[in-house]
Amino acid sequence: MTAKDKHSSSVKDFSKKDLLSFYREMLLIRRFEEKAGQLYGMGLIAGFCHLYIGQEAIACGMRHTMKKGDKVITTYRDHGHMISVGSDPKRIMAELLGRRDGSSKGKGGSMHLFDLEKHFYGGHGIVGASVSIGAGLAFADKYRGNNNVTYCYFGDGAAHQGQVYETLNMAKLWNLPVLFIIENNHYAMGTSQMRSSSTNELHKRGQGFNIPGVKINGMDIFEVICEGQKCVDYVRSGMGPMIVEMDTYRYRGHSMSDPATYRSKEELNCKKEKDPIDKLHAHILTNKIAAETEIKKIDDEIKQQISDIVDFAKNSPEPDESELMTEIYK
Ligand SMILES: Cc1ncc(C[n+]2csc(CCOP(=O)(O)OP(=O)(O)O)c2C)c(N)n1
Ligand SMILES: [Mg+2]
Repeated sequence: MTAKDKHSSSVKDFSKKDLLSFYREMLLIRRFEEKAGQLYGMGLIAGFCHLYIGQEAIACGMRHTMKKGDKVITTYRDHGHMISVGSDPKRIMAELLGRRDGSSKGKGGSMHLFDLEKHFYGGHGIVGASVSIGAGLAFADKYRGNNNVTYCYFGDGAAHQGQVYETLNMAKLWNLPVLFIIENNHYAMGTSQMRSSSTNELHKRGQGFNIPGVKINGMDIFEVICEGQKCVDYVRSGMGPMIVEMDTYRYRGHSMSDPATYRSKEELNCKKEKDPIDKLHAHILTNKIAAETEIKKIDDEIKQQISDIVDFAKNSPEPDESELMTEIYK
């Protein structure tokens, strides 16, 4: 599918190759995250670690709406985002393990991933920070006149933050090329959106600033790509910012120390029934796009890839002591 075709794309426009690559991309993130969870349990990863399991269709889908030079910025739930922009997962895993070959030389860890070459600007632990910095990235693009879009991700909890509204005002005032993408997984740490939000329509949060917003099913990669593309086209055309609320769910706790007892098994199971990877798997089989054996081959290849990723990370040495005081603000 060419970039031009994407403007009015629908499910039937995707080729077999497209569908299998969507499957592979989402599965890689799922298995990477499961492995990160295991390594954390074994004590190989220290500090904070927030898994993206359940939300894969968003990062993977939106990547297919990007053009060269577009920027991505997100929160501490960042592994999947960095994988989706094409960064080397081996270096990401090495970073989680605090090793020398990590993307931030093992000094940033899970929450501070960064890849300038891929235009991935982090990885931010301060809730709401990715929003203001994201608008700054978009300002730079507008200034340079390069027609790029900044994909600025944040959570439903961050959507209540004060600096978000200051940013929305300025982003519209200057018609910045930024797409604000709220990954609404319905929880901010252990607090349900129902207990913390005055409305459940976060995509309408830009109304007071004249910023349009739409809600997209973030568990459906087809909808993410097709509807997401329209939003990106709007922003790229010079109309200014837009808000996309991605309706999604995180299967695991907020971070590794959270057993997520604040929600019921029924709720979790009900959400898992809409799993984006299972849904795509079923779509491929039901529509006879590929045989079970072809999908199994991808599963096996990803398994091997994850094993190689872990070997690479484990075999990378810890940073040298001389690195302790370099690349820090003082
Ligand atoms: C300014 C600030 N306040 C509070 C925190 C603590 N904190 C970390 S994550 C989080 C919840 C954010 O939830 P949400 O925006 O929904 O993102 P999710 O974790 O669901 O992806 C909070 C309050 C923080 N890191 N930064
Ligand atoms: Mg949330």
